[in-house]
Amino acid sequence: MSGRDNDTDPSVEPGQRVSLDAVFDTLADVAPEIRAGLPGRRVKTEETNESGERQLAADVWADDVLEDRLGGLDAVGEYASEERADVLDTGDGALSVAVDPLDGSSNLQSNNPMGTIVGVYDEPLPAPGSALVASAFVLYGPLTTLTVARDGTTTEYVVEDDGPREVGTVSLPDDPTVYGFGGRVPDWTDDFTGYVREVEQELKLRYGGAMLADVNQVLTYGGIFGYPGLRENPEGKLRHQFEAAPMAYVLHCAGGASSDGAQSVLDTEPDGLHGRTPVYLGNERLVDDLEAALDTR
Ligand code: AFP
Repeated sequence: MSGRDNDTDPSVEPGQRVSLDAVFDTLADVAPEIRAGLPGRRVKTEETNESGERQLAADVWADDVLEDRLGGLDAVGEYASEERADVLDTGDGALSVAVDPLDGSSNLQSNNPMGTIVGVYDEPLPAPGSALVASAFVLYGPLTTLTVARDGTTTEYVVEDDGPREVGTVSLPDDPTVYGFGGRVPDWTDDFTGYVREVEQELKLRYGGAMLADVNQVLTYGGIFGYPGLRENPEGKLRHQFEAAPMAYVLHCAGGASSDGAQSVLDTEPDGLHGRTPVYLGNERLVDDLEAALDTR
């Protein structure tokens, strides 16, 4: 599976192209299996992950499946996930994959969308956003879709049991419609609250509690998604390595922008493997306005 200009882009080294094909073909293969395994795994375990969140049986199981399948590829030398403390050495492959096996898994309880995020880095983990060479997410919604960002292009596929079917290239609409921001309003900073008051004059609120599903609404309708730094938690909630940077890569390849409040997430480094960061993803104008609103210099 490849991006629009993948086979002809001279900047993509052929070995890496084959390796990325293997990663995304495997992700497309495994997606129906993960989707089919969700209904029976809504129960909470007694375990918490590295971020202190109670794990669901589905989180642990999806992580094991993805570790086995992606970590088993010759192209992959490191596997890390939100659900395990340390990076796993999986061989000599040049690629490192950082996975959020079930982003938004608390939506399992309410039967709302969730998905899998995969960031592909060409450096050992934890790695900066600049080391991303591709990323993707699978959305378990009314349809199962796979959205792949590589070679400067974001492409959406519908995943069916007999394989993925390309829907087309994803480009952020110029005329934005929706916004969604995480965190409790009283926990927002005054600068961020001021920005939101402006945004809500123009856009319509859409927030569902699964980052990738909310970002997919932004990709579809245009707008901005964010999980801000909070008064008591200036780094916000979302993990740099597993959520913020891979989804920022998707946005950039779709013609959008990302920010941690001051600069593109792709220009920042994680504070350790499980480090968190504020993140804002959307149309460039809205992200620029956000940075201006938070700029207190
Ligand atoms: P879960 O995977 O625990 O459901 O968390 C989802 C998430 O990391 C991200 O996908 C959402 O954008 C964010 O948390 C939602 O957080 P709030 O519940 O604070 O809105």
